[in-house]
Amino acid sequence: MSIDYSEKIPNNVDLSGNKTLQRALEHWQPHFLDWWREMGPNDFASSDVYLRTAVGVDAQGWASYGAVKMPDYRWGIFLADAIPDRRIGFGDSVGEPVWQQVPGEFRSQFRRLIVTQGDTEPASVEQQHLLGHTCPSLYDLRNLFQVNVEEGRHLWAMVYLLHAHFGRDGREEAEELLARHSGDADKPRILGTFNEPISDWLSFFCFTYFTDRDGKFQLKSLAESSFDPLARTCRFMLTEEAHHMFVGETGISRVVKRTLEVMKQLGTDEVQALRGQGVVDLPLLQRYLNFWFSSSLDLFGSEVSSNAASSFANGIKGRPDETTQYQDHVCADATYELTTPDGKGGLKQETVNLRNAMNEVLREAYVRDCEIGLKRWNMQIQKAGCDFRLKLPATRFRRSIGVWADVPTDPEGRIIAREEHARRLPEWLPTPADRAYVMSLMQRVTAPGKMAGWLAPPDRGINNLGLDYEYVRLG
Ligand code: BYC
Ligand code: FE
Ligand code: FE
Repeated sequence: MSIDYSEKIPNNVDLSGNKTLQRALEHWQPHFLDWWREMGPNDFASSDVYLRTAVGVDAQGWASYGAVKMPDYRWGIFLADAIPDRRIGFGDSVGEPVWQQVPGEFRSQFRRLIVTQGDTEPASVEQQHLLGHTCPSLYDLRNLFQVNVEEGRHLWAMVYLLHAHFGRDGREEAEELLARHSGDADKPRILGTFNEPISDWLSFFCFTYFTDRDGKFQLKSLAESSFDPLARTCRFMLTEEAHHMFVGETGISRVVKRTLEVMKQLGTDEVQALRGQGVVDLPLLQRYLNFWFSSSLDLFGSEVSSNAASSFANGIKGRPDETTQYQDHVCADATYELTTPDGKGGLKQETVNLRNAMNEVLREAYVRDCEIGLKRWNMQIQKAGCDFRLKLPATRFRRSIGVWADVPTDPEGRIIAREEHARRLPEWLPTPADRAYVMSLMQRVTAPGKMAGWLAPPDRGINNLGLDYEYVRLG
């Protein structure tokens, strides 16, 4: 079904065919807009932003581009096309037809997952809400806003499911999604990373590289769900997600490129000399990567989880690319080997049921995906004749969730004494001085085609436009 843009809420779910649901969502819509005006990039409400808007859900030509004032963005409800005769792809009921309604016995589990997913979307907009003031270029400013409006749309995606399938409870949850706020002392967002401030663009690039990538893996897992409307929603969200990770990967690559240029000019990698020239030294970048990677690892939950086991058994949440990447979709007797801390400073081996280890299976796939960007950045560094290499810390490092929570390890994953850990943390994580230095670089650049001194220009503009295009007309 094509997208109907004549409606108050653009959609391809035949919203006008269900007046009750339509009225409920139209009632929520002004609450969303109030939230956007208060918590979103509100100081840019009158700027014209060169945004893409979904106009279809096909792989070809699903988006159109044009200047839009953000509060007028057409947030809507878009499901990927249904797959005819789709069957349950994993768990105890594999092979049975998928569900168009939520089975009563799984209602609270689905609600919890959809609320958790939905909570992250507005959270990220809140985290990023002041970044516009320190944009390194109009190109980057536009990308920030593109990410923001799409995270807003991802909230709509989850709110649609809550309203359409969870009755009164669902409507209450939809209101709560606007009532919790990132970093709020009384009503914080649900997951840890989404309460971390994103005060500078280096953090923004790390967040879109690492945390939006958690989004990719969670959405891929939910796209396998037996609850077909959830699967279809997530499939379309993944199309949008690709751009968010592009912003992160190219953002960090441009930081690296600029730093290497200045290292070459100066003929040194000496940190103070580089900071004198206003670029991000590579050890500083490494500490930012350590911070956001370790925080994002927690988003996969505990290594051993009965929630994960029952989600898998019941066909609620699968593994990313479940259908194409795995042979055994039931995993009833399969096991998984886990190395865990023994509580006495050593390690022990544990054999657990594979179903209980699904969070760890996801986390491993995520880590492999994260490695790809590091390889590319290191290639740049190597080509410049520099010996430094960026690397991902061990998955044991600085964890707050799961078996490694609060276990003091170094970035190689060796368990060390608590005292040494505390003493050496400034080598591994951004220090207050690092953060202050990065903040000092955050000077706003808004002349078309111009770029802040700490960041190289991108290889190309947006949608075949030049780099000097005025991607945001500040109003
Ligand atoms: N912080 O059995 P456990 C995105 C909680 S990102 C705080 O270990 P489970 C995006 C957990 O909720 C993708 N709490 O884990 C990116 C549970 O609490 P309750 C977001 C945490 O349940 C950028 C308890 O610990 N999508 O889209 O198997 C920008 C025990 O849990 C954390 C999803 O997350 C944490 N890090 O799995 C914008 C998908 N981790 O319920 C957007 C939906 C765990 O006992 N969510 N806890 O009170 C899920 O699939 C699961 O809820 C989780 C946790 C994977 C998050
Ligand atoms: Fe999202
Ligand atoms: Fe995203």
